Amino acid sequence: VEASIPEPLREAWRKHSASEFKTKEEFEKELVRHIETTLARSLYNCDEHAAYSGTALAFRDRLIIEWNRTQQRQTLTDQKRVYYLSLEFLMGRALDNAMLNVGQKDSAREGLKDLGFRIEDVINQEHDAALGNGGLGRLAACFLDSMATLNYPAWGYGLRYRYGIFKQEIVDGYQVEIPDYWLDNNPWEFPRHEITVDIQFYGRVNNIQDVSGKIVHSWEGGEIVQAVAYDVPIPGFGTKTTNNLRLWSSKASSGEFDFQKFNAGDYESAVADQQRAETISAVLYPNDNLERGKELRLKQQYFWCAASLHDIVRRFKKTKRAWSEFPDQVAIQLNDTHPTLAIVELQRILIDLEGLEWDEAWNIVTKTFGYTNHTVLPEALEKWSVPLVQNLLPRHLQIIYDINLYFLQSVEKKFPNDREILSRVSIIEESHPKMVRMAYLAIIGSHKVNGVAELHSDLLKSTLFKDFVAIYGPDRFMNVTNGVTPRRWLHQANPALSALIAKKLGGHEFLTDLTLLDNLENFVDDKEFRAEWSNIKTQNKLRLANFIQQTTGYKVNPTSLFDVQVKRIHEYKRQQLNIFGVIHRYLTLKAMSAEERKKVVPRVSIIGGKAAPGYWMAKTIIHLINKVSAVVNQDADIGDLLKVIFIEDYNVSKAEIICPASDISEHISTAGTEGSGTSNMKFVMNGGLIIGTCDGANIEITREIGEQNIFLFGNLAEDVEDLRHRHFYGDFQLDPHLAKVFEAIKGGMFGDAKNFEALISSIVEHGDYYLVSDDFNSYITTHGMVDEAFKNQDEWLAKSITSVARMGFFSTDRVINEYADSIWNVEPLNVNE
Ligand code: C3B
Repeated sequence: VEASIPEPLREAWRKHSASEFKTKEEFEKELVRHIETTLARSLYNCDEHAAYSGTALAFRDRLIIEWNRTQQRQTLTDQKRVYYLSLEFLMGRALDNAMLNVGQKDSAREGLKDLGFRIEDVINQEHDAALGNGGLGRLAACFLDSMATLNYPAWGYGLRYRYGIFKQEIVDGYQVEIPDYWLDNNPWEFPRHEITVDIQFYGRVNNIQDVSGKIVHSWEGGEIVQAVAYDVPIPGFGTKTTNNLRLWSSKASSGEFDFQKFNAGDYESAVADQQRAETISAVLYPNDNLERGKELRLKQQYFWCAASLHDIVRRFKKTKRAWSEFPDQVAIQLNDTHPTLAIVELQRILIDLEGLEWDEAWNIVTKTFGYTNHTVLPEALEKWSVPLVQNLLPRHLQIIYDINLYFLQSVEKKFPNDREILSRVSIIEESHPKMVRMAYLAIIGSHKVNGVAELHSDLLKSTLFKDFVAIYGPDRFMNVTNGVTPRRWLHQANPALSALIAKKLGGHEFLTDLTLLDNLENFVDDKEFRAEWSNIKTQNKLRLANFIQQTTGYKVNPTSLFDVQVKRIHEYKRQQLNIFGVIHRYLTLKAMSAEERKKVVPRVSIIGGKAAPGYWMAKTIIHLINKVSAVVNQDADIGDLLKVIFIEDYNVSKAEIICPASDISEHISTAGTEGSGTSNMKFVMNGGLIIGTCDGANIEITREIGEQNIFLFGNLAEDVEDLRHRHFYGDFQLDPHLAKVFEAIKGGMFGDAKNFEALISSIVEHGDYYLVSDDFNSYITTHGMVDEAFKNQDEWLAKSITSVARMGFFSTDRVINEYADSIWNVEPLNVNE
C-alpha cells in the first residue's frame, strides 16, 4: 500500500501540519507542554535535568520539522547526494548547537529564565554523545555541520553504539575505565523501527551455472542479524537545511530469535542468540590510531557497510534510473579504511544481485567511492587475516581475489619487467596467515584518495602509496587539509570572542565565511579592542580555573601562563616529552635563588586525554603526569610558579571550556607522524598561540599566520628516518637535561621508580623511536622563548589577534567545498525558499 496520502485528503494535513516556534512565548509554551506531558512533570517537580529534557524536546521538534522538509526537497529534486561513511562521529552535546544553528538561543535563554532556570545550567545537564575516539571522529562531526550549513544533500552513516568511548577516572594516579552508557535519556535520535536491513554472516558460496551457462554465485546459510535505523537530525547554521545522520543498531532478526526454542522452554538459549546479535553494535573500539584485527570489529564493519549500502541502493532504485547513472546520483566517502568493505559489497550487489557484468559494475564502483587516509602509522593500517574474512564473508573474499587478479593483470601490463611490484601492491599480503591490505583495496576501488594535510599527503605519495602513484598517475592522489567548524569551536565555545569579532566586523557573517576574519588585522593596534580581547581571554581562563578547582581541588592562578596539551595519549603525540619538560622546569625552579624566581613567568601545565585500555605505555605516561602533579602542586616552595593539572575524562564538552582558555597549546608529535591535527586549529582560532613541531597542519598554520606567531621546534620529517637508523646502530646520546630528569625519576621523586622504568628505557635503551631525546633541547629552549614572549603582553596580544585574523583557511566549510568540487561533484540545494 502506498503510504502517501491522496491529494483530496491533504487539505486537513496541511491545515494541521506542525510549525516551528519563533518567539520566546512560543518556546515557553512548547517547553511547558513537553515538561507536563512528554515528561510527566510539573512546576512542583521540575529540576534542571527535566528543564534540559524539555528544552531539548522543544528544539528537537523544530529540527524534525525542518528535517522533514529538507528530506522532501532533496527527494523531489533528486540531485546527487553524498554519503559519509564513518565508524565514528564524535558529536559532543547537541542542545547548544541546535539553539545556535536555528538562531533561537536568545528565545531559549529568556524563556528558561522566565520559568526559573539559567540556560548554562540547563546546557550542562547534557551527556556528550561520544561515538568516537579522537580526531577522526570529531572531524566527521565537523563535516556534518559544514555539509548542512552549506546546504549539501548529505547523509552520515555510522553505528549506534550502546557504549561510546569509556569514561576515564583517575584512581591513585592510574587510569580506570568506566562504561559510558549514554542512551538513557537521549532525545536527539529517532528510532525507525520500520527501516531494517537483514545482514548475513558466515555460510558458504554455491557456484551454480544458469541456463545461459553463466556462473552465478549464491551466498547461502550462515546467520542473519537485523540492522535497525536510528536517525539524528543535523541542523545547518543559518539555513533550514537539516540533514540526516543514520546510525545502525543490531538486533536478532525475527527469524533468528528462535521461537521453536522459546516455545520448547529453551528460553535461555533463545535469549543468548538475541544478545549475540546485539553485541555487534554494543561497543565502540576504544583504540585511536591502532587496529587489532578482532572478528567482532570486522563484523561491525560489514554490518554497517552492508546496511548503509542497502539503504543507498534502495533509495537509488526508487528513482528507476539506469545503473550507469548511479555515480551521478551517489558519492560515497570512506572515512579511513574502516568502511572499505562497502566497495566489495557494492560490487557484490551489482554482479550477484542485479546481474551486471563485472566491468560495468566495477566502473560504477570506482566512480562512486572516494577514500580519505588519516594516518601513516603502520600500526593503524588495517589488515584482515584471509581465514577470518573467508569464514565471515566467503563471497566477499572471492570478490576481493577477483579485484586483485584484474588489478595485478593491469599492473603487469604496465610494468612487464617488474616482478617485485606485483607482490608489493597486491591486496593480499603473502604472510602467514595471508592478510588483506585494506588501504590498497580502498585505493583500487576509489577514484580519489586524499590525505588530510599537505605534509601528510606528500608522505603518502612518496612512501606508503608510492607504487600506486606510479600505477595510476598522480591525479588519483590529492590533499584536502582538515579544518574545524567555527560554529562550535568559536561561536559556541567562545561566545564573548565571537561577539567581539562580530561587533568589529559588523555582524556574524564571518561564521559562514571565515576568511572575513582577515579584517581583524585592521584593529590590531586599536587600544580598546585589544583590552577587550585580553579581557575575554582572562575571563575564559577564569572559567577554566574554576572548572579545575571544582574537578581537581587545585587552585590555579589565572594570571599564570596556561599551557595546554589535550588529545588522546599516544607515544607519537609525545605527552612524555611534555611531562619531562615539566619535570625539567620543576628541577630548574628548585635550583633557583629567590631573586631568580622573581623573574619567572608562573605556569600552569594542563594535560588531558584518554589512553586506549590496552596501551600500557600510554597509561604509564598518564601515571607519571599524575605523580608529578601530586608532587609539584603541594610544594609550597614553588607555589604558583608551577602547577600541573591532569584533566580527567577529556571530551568534546570539556574541550569547549579548555580551547578558549589557553595561552599556549602543545602539538608536538614526532615530525611526520601526525596526519593533520585539528585541535591546533581550535586553539589558534580562540586566540591561543602554539608550540609545535613541523608536522601535520602545523606547517600550514605557520604558513597562514606567519612564522613570527608560532613557536616551532624539533627535527624535521625528512631527518627522522636517518636519526632512527642511527639510534638503531647504537649512535645515541641522551640529552644531558633529559638525563637529569631521568635521574630525578629514578631517585624516586615521583614515587616508586619501577613504575617508570619502561618509559625511560624505551628512550635510553630501545632506540628512542619517537626522538624524545633528540628534540628535548630544542623543546625546552623554545619553551624559554615562550616565557620571554609572554612577558611582553603587548606583543603577545598582537600575535594572538593577528593569528585569529589569519585562520580563515581552517574552516570545514572550505574543506567541504573542496571535497564537493574535486571528489564528490555535488551541488548545494537551497531549501530555504
Ligand atoms: C586522526 C589523526 O591522527 C589526526 O592527525 C587527524 O587530524 C585526524 O585523524 C583527522 O583527520 N586519526 C584518528 O583519529 N584515528 C585514526 N585511526 C587515524 C587518524
